[in-house]
Amino acid sequence: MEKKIKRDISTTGDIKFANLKVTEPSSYAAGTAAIKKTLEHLNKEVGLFKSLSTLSSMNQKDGFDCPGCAWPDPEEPSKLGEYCENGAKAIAEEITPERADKTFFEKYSVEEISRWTDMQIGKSGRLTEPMLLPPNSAHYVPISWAAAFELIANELHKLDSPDEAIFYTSGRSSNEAAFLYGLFVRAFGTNNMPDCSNMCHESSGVALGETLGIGKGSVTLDDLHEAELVIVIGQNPGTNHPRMLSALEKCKNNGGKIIAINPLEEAGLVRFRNPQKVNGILGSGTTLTDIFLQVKINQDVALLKLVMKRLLSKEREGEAVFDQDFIKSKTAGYEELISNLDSYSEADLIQSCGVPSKKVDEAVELLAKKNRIIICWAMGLTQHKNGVDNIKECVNLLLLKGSIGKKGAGTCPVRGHSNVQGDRSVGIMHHVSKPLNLALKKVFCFEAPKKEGLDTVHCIKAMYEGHAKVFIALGGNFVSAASDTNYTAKALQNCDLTVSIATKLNRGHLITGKTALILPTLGRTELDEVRGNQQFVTVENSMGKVHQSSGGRKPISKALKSEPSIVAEMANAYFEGNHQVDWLRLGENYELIRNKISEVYQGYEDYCIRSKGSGFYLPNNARVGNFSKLPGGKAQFSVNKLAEHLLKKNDFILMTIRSHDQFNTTIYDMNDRYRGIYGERRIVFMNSEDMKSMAIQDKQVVNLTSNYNGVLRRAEQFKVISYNIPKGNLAAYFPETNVLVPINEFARKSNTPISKSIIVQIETTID
Ligand SMILES: Nc1nc2c(c(=O)[nH]1)N[C@H]1C(S)=C(S)[C@@H](COP(=O)(O)OP(=O)(O)OC[C@H]3O[C@@H](n4cnc5c(=O)[nH]c(N)nc54)[C@H](O)[C@@H]3O)O[C@H]1N2
Ligand SMILES: Nc1nc2c(c(=O)[nH]1)N[C@H]1C(S)=C(S)[C@@H](COP(=O)(O)OP(=O)(O)OC[C@H]3O[C@@H](n4cnc5c(=O)[nH]c(N)nc54)[C@H](O)[C@@H]3O)O[C@H]1N2
Ligand SMILES: [Mo]
Repeated sequence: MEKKIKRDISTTGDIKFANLKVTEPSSYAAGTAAIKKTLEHLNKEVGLFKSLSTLSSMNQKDGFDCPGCAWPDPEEPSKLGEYCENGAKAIAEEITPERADKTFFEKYSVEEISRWTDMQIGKSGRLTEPMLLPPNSAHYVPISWAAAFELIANELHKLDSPDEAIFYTSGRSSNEAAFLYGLFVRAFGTNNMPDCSNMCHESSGVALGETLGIGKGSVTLDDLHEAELVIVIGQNPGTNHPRMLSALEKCKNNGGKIIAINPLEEAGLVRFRNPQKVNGILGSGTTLTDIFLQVKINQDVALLKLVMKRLLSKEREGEAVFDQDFIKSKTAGYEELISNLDSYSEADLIQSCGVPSKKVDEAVELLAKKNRIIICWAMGLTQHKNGVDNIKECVNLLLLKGSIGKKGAGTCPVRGHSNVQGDRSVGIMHHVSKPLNLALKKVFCFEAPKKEGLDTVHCIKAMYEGHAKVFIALGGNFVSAASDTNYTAKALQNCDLTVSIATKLNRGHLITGKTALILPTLGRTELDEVRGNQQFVTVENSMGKVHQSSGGRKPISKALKSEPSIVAEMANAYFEGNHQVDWLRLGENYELIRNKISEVYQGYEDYCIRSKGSGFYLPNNARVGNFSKLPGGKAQFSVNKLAEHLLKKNDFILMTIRSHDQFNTTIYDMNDRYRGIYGERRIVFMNSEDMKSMAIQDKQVVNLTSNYNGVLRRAEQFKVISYNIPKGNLAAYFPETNVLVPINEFARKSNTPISKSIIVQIETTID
């Protein structure tokens, strides 16, 4: 009989402190240091020649789209190269010569790899052939593609109901792969399509959909250049969207002003030294932020109400600060908003948000005079219990100023993954859409399921409770990205089969169901040839522009398949060739997939032709000020409550953020240069007065705990760093701190985990 091997898998890796060095935070972003660091990183990881020749075609019209963030490319990309330090790191990660191949898996057991840090796991290299982890085995072993597809098909056939399967998507997949995947999942019979959006901008989608009739932002890059005032709230563009700094610089050069609202004074928002300009390299660069409002974590609604109250006072005093014509003709709910603002006392709001009253006045003065206003935001607003309210409050401010549907004004939720918005547009969605179901029936002649699917949080619960048994992921690192790491780990381990379609090894490949498969896929930089025919894919950027992406590098291994081919072959194996959709044909010719997308969705007419070159914008009702789909045909003001946190003595609010050297769960290196942290990630930023009152020394090692409804969760061993952060607030990096986020704590309406406002305690005595 086969010997049973119990796998003892670590969800964190062994904790070993390295050499932590702390300096003053940087007072600017980019500059020559960014160029130096980029070159050093590329040289170390890949070699300079290979990396620079690949980078030269990134974000160019005939090249590939950066697999990093979703920031749009300018109409005329820079000849010097249209990429940033972090885009270059994303590429180095993909074009690394290291290979996690069958010899690697022979050498290291799953358990052994799980003891490594996330960075070490990622650095083991590209996945090169399909691998199988059989039940009770210690090692992954090679499997043929055909056998892998057959195994998946068999497990899916075994289920009592299609709703026992879950199909996750991360945001790097192309429109073609995502459309085909969504089509297969619906043809299979479920809407269980959680995606990384559920943990990311879902709150933005819900809030914008309800207030403006479209769950996407309304501005273009030109609008940002032409804005009179840009508010950057809950976002750290210097690290996460570095090319946005060039747009902000342009706005400043055109006379625009910038207000930054953040608990941290992030370097990228202070000053930008554009590495492509003489002044950026030799001079001091451009000061970006004119007014910095250091808000307490999750007190943005209080601050925004205070701002609107003061604007209202001016309006009442006869200064025309609101756009009354716009309010009358285009909006509903103004009176309710005004009486809500009247119900708060200024003193209470000042106390809640923690911003000095004078600073708020400076912002109000600017807002009063400007009409072309854009609000940009990211995870600092979305990942709270009241994430949806945060964004609705931003919309209130824009509507009062008439700053929607005109040039230089509007909403700018800055998306994370490079194609997360596109994946959603072409069908990755757990909600039921009647128009989509009708279109699928017309174009593909099948009935799509009418039952709502599960989002990220709810599919974890379903797996935990044994209601879902097969988990398939198109990209991503679900276990490390999702909340409540240990709970999520158990949920996945409960499954009969977990499958990951991926480019690189990650912890998600170690914390698996009884049987697990890794299906290796091509990356963005690689040449995609199916039966000798070169294919390209399309993606949608953060501003709703769709364009092509085509890689040119020789794939790291001949055994890789493209995402559309993998999805097509998986579908074909499941339907055993008996289905009205010719899956294999679609998987071989993406032009056919694009034709089907344009038959199913509006706005993709002549898709194949229009996506070439710099691409085309999808229709956007908010951009053109058309709110006809909303009640009464009007944009909706909303009444939102203040955030509520019932804090006990010695409770803190923790936000989990990204360092400058990571892309979500992929850790490029151990530094966070702009915040002055080198060599260590297990750190927690704390206000010096809080440290004093708890008698905590700089670099003291502590544990963080969270205790919701009597369940104690613990993240062990973090070094405390004294930092300029509001009292009562803490910051630490994810994924190390995801273990603290309770599975049942998520935003109202959007179900996004509360990764930015976790109530935690500090344990100072460690055995
Ligand atoms: N290099 C790099 N680029 C990336 C990523 C990456 O990991 N690395 N990730 C990509 C993805 S998927 C995403 S979604 C984006 C994320 O981009 P960001 O949202 O910029 O990323 P975070 O590090 O989560 O930073 C959130 C910011 O919000 C602030 N903040 C936290 N809580 C609050 C609050 O309550 N109020 C306010 N006003 N501010 C708050 C934090 O101080 C921090 O500056 O970046 C994308 N781009
Ligand atoms: N505590 C806390 N948790 C968070 C957040 C937070 O701020 N705080 N942020 C949340 C956010 S905004 C997001 S978007 C999620 C991210 O969640 P995910 O998208 O699930 O995670 P990533 O780390 O981006 O996924 C990285 C993996 O994707 C695979 N990959 C990379 N490129 C490709 C490709 O081209 N194709 C395929 N098939 N695979 C590829 C690689 O194997 C890599 O290891 O995390 C969320 N989790
Ligand atoms: Mo994200």
